[in-house]
Amino acid sequence: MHLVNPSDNSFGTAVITPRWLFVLAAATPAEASDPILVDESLEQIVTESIAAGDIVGISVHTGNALRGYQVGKMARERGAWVVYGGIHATLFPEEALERGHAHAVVKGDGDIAWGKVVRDCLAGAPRRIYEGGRIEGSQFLAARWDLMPPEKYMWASVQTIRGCPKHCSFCSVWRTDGQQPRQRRFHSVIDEIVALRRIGFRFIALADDNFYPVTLTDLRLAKQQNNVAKLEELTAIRAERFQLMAELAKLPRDMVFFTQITMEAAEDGEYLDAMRKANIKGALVGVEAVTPEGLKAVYKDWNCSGDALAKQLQTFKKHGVHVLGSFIFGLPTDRPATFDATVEMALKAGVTFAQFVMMTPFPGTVDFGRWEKEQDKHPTLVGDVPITRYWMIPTETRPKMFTPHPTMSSDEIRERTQKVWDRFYSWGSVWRRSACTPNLRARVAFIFLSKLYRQMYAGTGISTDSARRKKSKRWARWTAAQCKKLFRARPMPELRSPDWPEEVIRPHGQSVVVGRSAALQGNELSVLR
Ligand code: B12
Ligand code: SF4
Repeated sequence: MHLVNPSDNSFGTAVITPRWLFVLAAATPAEASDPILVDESLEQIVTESIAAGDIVGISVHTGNALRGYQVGKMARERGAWVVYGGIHATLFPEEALERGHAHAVVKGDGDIAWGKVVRDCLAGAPRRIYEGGRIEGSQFLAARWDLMPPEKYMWASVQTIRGCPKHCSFCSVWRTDGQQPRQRRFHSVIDEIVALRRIGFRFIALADDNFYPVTLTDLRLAKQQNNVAKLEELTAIRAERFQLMAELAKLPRDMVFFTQITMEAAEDGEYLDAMRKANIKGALVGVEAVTPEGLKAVYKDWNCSGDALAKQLQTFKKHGVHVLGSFIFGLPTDRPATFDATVEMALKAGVTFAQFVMMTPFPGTVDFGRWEKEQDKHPTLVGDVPITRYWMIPTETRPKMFTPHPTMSSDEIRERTQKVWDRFYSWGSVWRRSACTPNLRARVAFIFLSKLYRQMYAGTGISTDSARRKKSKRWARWTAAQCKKLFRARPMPELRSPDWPEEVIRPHGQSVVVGRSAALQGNELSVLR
């Protein structure tokens, strides 16, 4: 059994663990052997490692679908069972079956469905499609971290919540994962983090869609509408968040967590303080645009602009939570002046890191639906591939932008975006920002990480110049190897999870989590002990 995380770009070291690999390993039933995990962002898969009768599980998001399909084709030719999952396969199961040479595709969550697929493959009769659905937070599996090569990753990833109540036009999360937050029980999250700290991980990304699922406005509205059931539900979600943060705060003080959150959390000092105490030292905040028109264009007009925006971002920092501001370029409302205005806002607001991404219509989003409809009337082809299937265009010829802008060419947007990255991550700016670190070692780590981030993203992702891309890749490979050492911590095999009382594990006398086999619980327990 092999689980493959496809990638065209192998750096030998990766920043964050691809969580799905270790979760599916935990979902693998006892009848099958422990899977061989292949993360191609480290090294490419070795063809000869696949034998007839093997089961090969491949995860695809839109960006790596083409590489994933190449791996699937190769595995099928060698006589293996080929199964796809992940967001892209969920949205395009037929494509994975045809172009990816799949025997089977799992739509939605794999925690429970994977066991069934594996048993069917072992019996020689997999179905074409499995509906993994959206499972409850209490059913999310703990990852098999015992199968991870710890020396290869800087950060581990642990998920605490799935889904997001918002509905941004460029995002598919609320459509695929739902608007109802699905929250994992806090004790299960803590057990997993303890397992990671025991093996020497102190940097952990909380791989959540939105760490602030209930706003004060949501609570106020439910109260005003006298909606008792809603109010109880929201209050319970919020209480569980605080419980999680209170327990995180009891973990060794050298732990550093990072998450993703909406800007609204700036309204809630109590929440931000709890985050700081919990050692959640940073969060990706989707700023997206700095003008009201831009925010309206992405259905995010609940975000602030202008001075109010700078103030909101500064509020995070005042409460001890660093911000990785995420900005989008290429919105129809953008003009040449928007680029400078954006980087100036990022600098003025004092965000610690920033990413400037180019507008990409991801499948499953409102933007994609609109674009596909427009393209239906006058289809654009690149080679023989419709542009609305851009992920099928070979990487070398794939355009960097897909949707035309009303006033700027794609090249102009790309070049201006590149300049913004260069300005934000200039040595001078990085040096000034690195002053937020507590000691020299941390300062060095900060500088390396800033430069690595810039190279990995802007150097290899945005640049069209192949010489520059190659140089960036070499640089990123070297920097990643240096960074890795700075993130390593002394293992703490002596660390123990709290002995959770029965009412924490099974509130209201709940029986064991539904749908999990005894074998799975065995796997999970072996990791946690
Ligand atoms: C954490 C996260 C990140 C982190 C960490 C990435 C990492 N190395 O793990 C960071 C911030 C670095 C990141 C970066 C990016 N991300 Co991101 N990320 C996420 C997030 C919030 C959670 C992913 C996660 O770890 N989930 C936990 C695991 C357990 O869940 P899972 O991967 O979905 O797997 C489950 C099922 O899908 C299924 N499954 C998955 N694979 C397989 C395989 C098989 C065989 C089977 C049977 C089942 C199965 O079973 C699993 C268990 O239930 C998702 C949102 C989401 N809800 O998925 C976005 C998401 C995946 N990211 C997205 C995007 C766009 C990006 C970026 C391109 C953003 C950017 N513009 O730079 C980059 C690309 C990075 C890259 N090259 O991979 C999009 C992808 C959209 C798409 N159609 O492809 C998502 C869906 C968010 C969104 N806004 O729509 N991301
Ligand atoms: S972009 Fe963020 S806030 Fe908007 S729907 Fe997606 S996860 Fe939610």
